[in-house]
Amino acid sequence: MIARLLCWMIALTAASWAPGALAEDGYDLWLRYARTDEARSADLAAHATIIVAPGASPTLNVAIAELQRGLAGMTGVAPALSGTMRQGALWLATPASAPALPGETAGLGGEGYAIRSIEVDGKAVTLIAANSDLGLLHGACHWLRLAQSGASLDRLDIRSAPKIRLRLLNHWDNLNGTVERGYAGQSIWDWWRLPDWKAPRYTDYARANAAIGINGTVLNNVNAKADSLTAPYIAKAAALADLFRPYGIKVYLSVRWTAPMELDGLRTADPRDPAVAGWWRAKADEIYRAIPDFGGFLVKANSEGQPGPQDYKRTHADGANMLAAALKPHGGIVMWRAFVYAHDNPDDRAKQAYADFRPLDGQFADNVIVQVKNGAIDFQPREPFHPLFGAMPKTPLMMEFQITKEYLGQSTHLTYLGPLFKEALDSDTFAKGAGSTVAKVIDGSLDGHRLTGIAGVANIGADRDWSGSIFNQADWYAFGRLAWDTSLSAEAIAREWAAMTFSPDPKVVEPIVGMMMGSREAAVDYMTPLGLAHMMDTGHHYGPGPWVSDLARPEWNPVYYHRADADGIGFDRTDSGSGAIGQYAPAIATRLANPHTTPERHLLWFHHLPWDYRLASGETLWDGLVRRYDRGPAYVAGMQTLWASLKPHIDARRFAQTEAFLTIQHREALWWRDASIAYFQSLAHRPLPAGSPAPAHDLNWYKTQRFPYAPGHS
Ligand code: BDP
Repeated sequence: MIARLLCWMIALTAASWAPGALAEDGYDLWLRYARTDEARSADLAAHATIIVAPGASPTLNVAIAELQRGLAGMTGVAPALSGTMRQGALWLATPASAPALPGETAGLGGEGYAIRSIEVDGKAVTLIAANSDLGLLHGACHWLRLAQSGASLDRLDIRSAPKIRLRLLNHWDNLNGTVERGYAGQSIWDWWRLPDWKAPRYTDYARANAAIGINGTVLNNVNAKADSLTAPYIAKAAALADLFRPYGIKVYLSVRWTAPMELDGLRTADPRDPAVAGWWRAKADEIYRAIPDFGGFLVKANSEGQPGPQDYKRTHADGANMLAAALKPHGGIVMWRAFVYAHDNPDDRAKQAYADFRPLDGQFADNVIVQVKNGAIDFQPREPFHPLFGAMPKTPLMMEFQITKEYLGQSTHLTYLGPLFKEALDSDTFAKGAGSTVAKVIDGSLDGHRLTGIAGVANIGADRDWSGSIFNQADWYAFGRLAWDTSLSAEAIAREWAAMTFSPDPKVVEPIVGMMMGSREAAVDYMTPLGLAHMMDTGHHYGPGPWVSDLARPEWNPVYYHRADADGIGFDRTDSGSGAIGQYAPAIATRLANPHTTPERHLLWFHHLPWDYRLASGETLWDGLVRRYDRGPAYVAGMQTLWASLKPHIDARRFAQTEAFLTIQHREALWWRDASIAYFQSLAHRPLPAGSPAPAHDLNWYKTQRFPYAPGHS
C-alpha cells in the first residue's frame, strides 16, 4: 500500500515538473513580470530599493507589494524597503509623507501621479509622487508597465491624471452563475459561496484593474433580479467591496425597478409614491451600513421588457431622481441607461433613445448620469456615434462600450476593439462647433460637468485566461487605458499590451500589433460592410442571419436593418426616410443627407441605394459590397500567416490557442461572407465580380444552420 502511494507521489512530482507544466496560461494578464535578459535585469535591479514613509495604508501596501512582485519577477531579486535615500531607489511620496515635495502633485487630483527622475542628496532616484496612496498605486503600476515593456527608465518626467471620474466595468453576471453575452465561462463571482469564500482570483481581478485605472465595478446584470438587494446578497457584495477597497475600486449594483414590489409586497413601483421612495431610502441606508463607500445603482428601465417608471406614466427623470434622492445622503450616484426602445413604438429604433431622453435634458438630479451606448442601435461592429452625445448639454452623459464581443466574433475571433473605442471617442458631434468630440462630452469638458463616466461591459469570466482568449484580454486592457486617457492611440495601447503579454522584442510586438490593428475592420468587412448592421442570427447573435424576418418585433429582424430588395439596399434615414439624420448637429446632418458626402463606412446606415450606385472607387455598390466581403476572410488568412511566423517566439500553449482560434475565425469569416453573399445575390440578381468565388453552399444551407448551445445567451 505504502509502496503504491510512493509510486503515485513520484509520478505526480514528475508530472508537475514535466515540460509544459509551468506553461503560460494567460492568467497573469498584463502582470506577468517575466524574467528579463541580463542587461535589462541589471538595469531594473538598480531600482531595487523602495523608499516609503512608515505606517503604510492598505493601499500603499498593495502598491509596495506590486512593485516587489514585479521587480522580483523581472530580476529574480526581491527589492528591499528602506526609509533612507539610496542610489537608484524608487521613492513613493505624498505631500503628507514628504511635506517638502516641491509642488510635484499640484493638479494631479486624487488618483493621478507624477514619475520623475530626480536627484536627492546627490543620489539619482525615481520619484513617484501623488496626492494620495491610490495615486501612488497608479504611479507604481505605470512604472511597472514601463519596466515590463522595455521602455527607458531614465530621465522620466511623466504626469498623468484621469479626466473621467468613473471608469467602470459592467458585469452582466447573473446570480445563478451564468453570464449574459459572456464567452469566458461562468461568472467570476461565486455568489453561492460568498461571502465566506473569497476566491484569490478576486484580488487578482482588483490588481489587474487597478493597473489600468479602473475604479469601479457593477457586479450584476443590467437585466437584474431583485434578489441582489436582499440582505444575504448585500453581504456578498460587501465582501467583494472589502477586497477591492485597497485598490481604489468601488462596488455598484444593477437594480430592478420593481424590487419594492417583489421583495416587500409594495403594491406599486410608482416613483411618485412616497412608500416606494421610502423603500428605496431604507434600502440605500441598509446597503451603506454594509458598504460605506458603495458607488450607487445602474438601471435598465423600460427597455426590452424591463419594468420602469414609464409603466406608471412617469418619465425616466422621475425614476432616476427618486433613486438619486435615496443615494444622495450617502454620496452615491445613479447611472440611468438610455438604451431604450419600445415594442409599441413603430419609429426607427435608432431614433428612440434620443426622442425619449433629449426632452429630459436639465431635469435630472445632480447625482444622476445618463449612460449611453456608443451607437444608437446596439454595439454593432460599426455604428456612427449615438446622436445623444452633444445633444444633452445640461446632463452628464456616460459612455457605455461593450468589451465582450457579442457582435464581433464572440469568444474566438481576434477583433481588437481599441480602434472601435477610439473611433467613437474621436467622433466630432459639432455640438459647439468643430472639435466637440464625444470624448469631450463624456469627460465633461465640453459642457462643464464634474460627474463624468465611462463603462465597459466586461468580457471577464471564470476561464483561466479570464476573457476566453489571450487576445480578448487586449480589449479589457484597451478599455481601461482609454478610460484613463482618451487621447492614447489604439496602436500605442496595442503595443504596450503585446509587449507585456508576449515579449517586448520588436520581432514579436510589431507583427502582433499589425495583426490587431486591422482586425476589427476585417470583422466589419466580413459581417456588416458599408454601414450595414444587425445581420446576426436570432437570439445567440452567433453567425449570419440576414434573411431573418419572422421575429415578433420588427426591429429584432435583420431585414429591418438592411431593407434589401431587387432594387437596392440600406436604411433611409434622410428626411425622405426615418429622418434620424436630423438628430445630429446641422453640420453633420447636412453632410449625411447626401450619400456622396456620407462616409462610405456609414453609407447603408443612412441611405437606401440602388445596387448600381457608384462608390467613390467607381465600382458599383454591389461589386463594392462583395469586394469587402472578400477582403474580410483574406485579412484573417493574413493574420494566420503572421501568427505562424511567430511560432519560435511564443510559448507553446498560448501559440496553440491563438492558432486554433484563428482557424475558427477564418472558417467563420468565410461562412459570414458566403451566407451574406448568397442571400444578397438572391435579391440583387447580379453576377459576382471577376475573381470572387461563389459561396460554398446554396442559400438554403446557410438558412438551416442551428446553434442551440451557442454560449453567452442566458
Ligand atoms: C443587447 C444584448 C442584451 C442586453 C442588452 C442591453 O443582446 O443581452 O440585455 O443589449 O444592453 O446588446 O441591455
